[in-house]
Parts: sequence; C-alpha cells; structure tokens
Amino acid sequence: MELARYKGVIKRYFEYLPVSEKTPIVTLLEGNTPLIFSPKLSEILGKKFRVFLKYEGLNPTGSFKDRGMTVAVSKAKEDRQVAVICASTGNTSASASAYAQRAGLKSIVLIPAGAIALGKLAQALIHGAIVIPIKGNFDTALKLVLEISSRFPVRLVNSLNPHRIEGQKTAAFEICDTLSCAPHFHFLPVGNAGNITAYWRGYKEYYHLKKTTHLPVMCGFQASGSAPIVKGHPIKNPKTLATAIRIGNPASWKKAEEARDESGGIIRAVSDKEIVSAYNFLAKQEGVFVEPASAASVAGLLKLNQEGYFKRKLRKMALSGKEINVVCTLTGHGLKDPEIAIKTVKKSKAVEADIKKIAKIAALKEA
Ligand code: AN7
Repeated sequence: MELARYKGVIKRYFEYLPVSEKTPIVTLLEGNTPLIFSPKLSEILGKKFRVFLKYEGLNPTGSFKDRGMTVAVSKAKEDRQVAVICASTGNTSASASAYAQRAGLKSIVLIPAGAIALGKLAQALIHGAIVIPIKGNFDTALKLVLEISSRFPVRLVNSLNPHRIEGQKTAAFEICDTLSCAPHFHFLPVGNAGNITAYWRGYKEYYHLKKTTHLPVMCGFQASGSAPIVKGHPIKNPKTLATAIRIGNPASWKKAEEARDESGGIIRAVSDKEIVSAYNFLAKQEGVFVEPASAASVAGLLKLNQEGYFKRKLRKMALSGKEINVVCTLTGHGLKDPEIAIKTVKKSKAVEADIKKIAKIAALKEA
C-alpha cells in the first residue's frame, strides 16, 4: 500500500545524495517545508521585492537539522555503526536522538551545561539519548566529540560529517523548485556555519545542472556577542540569548567565507536587541513563531535594508525592472525555547473570575 506520496528528502533528491539502493533509509519525512510569502517584509523592502520565509521549524524535530540527520543516520546504519555522537547547542542533539532512536542506534549528546533551550533538552531526553552536560561551552563539547569519535566506535553526526551537509543542501533545491528559479538573495543565521555551506553547495549544484539561471547572494548573520567570522578571530566566551548560535569557533568557518565571497555576499553581526525585535516582528506581524537564532536572518534583512544595502547592491547587479526574490531561512521552531518567548512579552497577572474585570483588560465594550 502506498502510505504517503511524500517520502522525505532522501527519496525526493535521491540522485543528488551519497546514497544507493543499499542504503537503509531512516526518515521521519523531513523536508518539504513551506516557503511562506511575507507581505510585511516585502512591503518594507519596497515594490519590486518579494520576501519569502523558508520555515524549517516545521521539520519533524522542529529544525533544519533533520535534513542532514536523515542522511547521516542512514549512512551510519549502512556502514554498520552502532552509535552516533554529537556536540550541540540543542537542535542537533534533538534531531540526532530522534533519528538514531528510529534507526535502533545508541545516541550520545554533549551539551554545554545550562545553556540549551528547554524544548531541545526535553527532546534529547525523551528520545532516550545519553545526554551529557559539559562544564564548558559548545566549542569545548565539539572538541571532545571529535576526539571521542576518532578513538571509539561511534559515528560523529555534527556538520563536520559530510553527509549532514549533503542532506541540508536539499533546502536550497526545494526553494529553487518552488520558485522555479534561485532567489536573488538568501539570508540565514550562522552558528557552526554548516547550513550556509550546505545552501551554497545546493544552489551551486542546481546552477551547474542548469536547473537555475543564476546564483543567490548569500547573507549570513551571527549574534554580535558570538561573531567570530565577522571579527576575524575565535571568541573564547561567546554570548547571546540566541543559544543555538552561541558558538565561538565554527567548524565550517572557511566554507562559510567561501560561500560569502563566491556569491558576492556578506557575513555580519546582529545584536540580541535586533534579534528579539525581529523575533517579535515575525510572531506578531506574520504569525510565524521561530526560535531567537532563526530571527537573526530577518534581523539582518531589516538592518541591511535600513543601511541601503539593496539599493547599492542592485545597482551593480543589473537587475533593473525585474522582481527581486529574497528568501530568509527560519531555522527552528519557536516552541524550542518557550522561556524566551514568555520573557520578552508583557503578560497580565491572574485576575478574579469576574467578567467586568476581564472585559476591562481585554478592552471590550458591551454591544
Ligand atoms: C535554530 O544544534 O549548532 O551555522 O548544535 O539550531 O549550521 O550551525 C545549531 C545551529 C541556526 C546555526 N539556527 O546553523 C546545534 C547547532 C538554529 C540552530 C543554527 C543552529 P549552523
């Protein structure tokens, strides 16, 4: 019986991925996420702009990591591995645990103690991973898992694993397939820099296969307290409320710079204040709830627009008269980090069960 038409990113993009008929496909039907038109952001940018939100929070474990994890875990199983390991600011651990469990593999996750969002911790724990909080930050945890995976029989599933990048490039394919062309600009947050690497690879592959006629300009954003690529040196004690991207020494640093330079793009920093403002904007104006790190892409878009970036850039791009498509990747779901959501808005205190009082607070007048 044909249970579902959509069978996940490996089946959909089989010929572009390092898999064969022998690969046991481990999937939760990740990918196929919506590309949501953003009327408000399009209006802010101006007449000829169309801004779309690639809502990766709608993947099975609530982040883009699932695209890479389906490939990494399927390959681990094909290679007869019995365990996977990762360091994580949260989402990788959630995804690795879910996919490993489904594959019948043991999963071990190292997280910076006290520094990952509640929802992500809940995910890793409920899926039965061995969750080991480290007294140290993500960069320390990543160093540890690199060494552990070289000494013990356990497969590394951080984005240094090339299968992760291969899976994640499918997001770029989907965007091109949906728009029937590549966007002109692509905005996304940058942490360990695997995702910008993956998107750029995906866009380049489609371009070389002549499935698109141009390549997008890649615009990546780090949080200003965790902006090693922008500053040009590793950050010892990275800080930001966007815990997903609190990373001081990104593994794919060089590849992120390549994506930036080859595409004529930029990697810049946005402050926590700008991130929270974009986070609230998306929730209130567009009805799209993301985690703070994801809002860095939109914070970056608004910042560059204010600085006149598009005007300057478009003059050089010879696109006059054409519609300009901009895509922002929203990497993770807002429910990952409920504590931040509750902290950043005003709430009313508990009131007595009294209709008059309720009507007053809700500003309702009797008809
Ligand atoms: C929501 O889970 O690094 O630049 O260990 O969770 O590819 O690292 C997460 C990263 C952006 C940055 N948005 O992506 C991890 C981890 C969200 C994220 C990023 C992450 P990369």
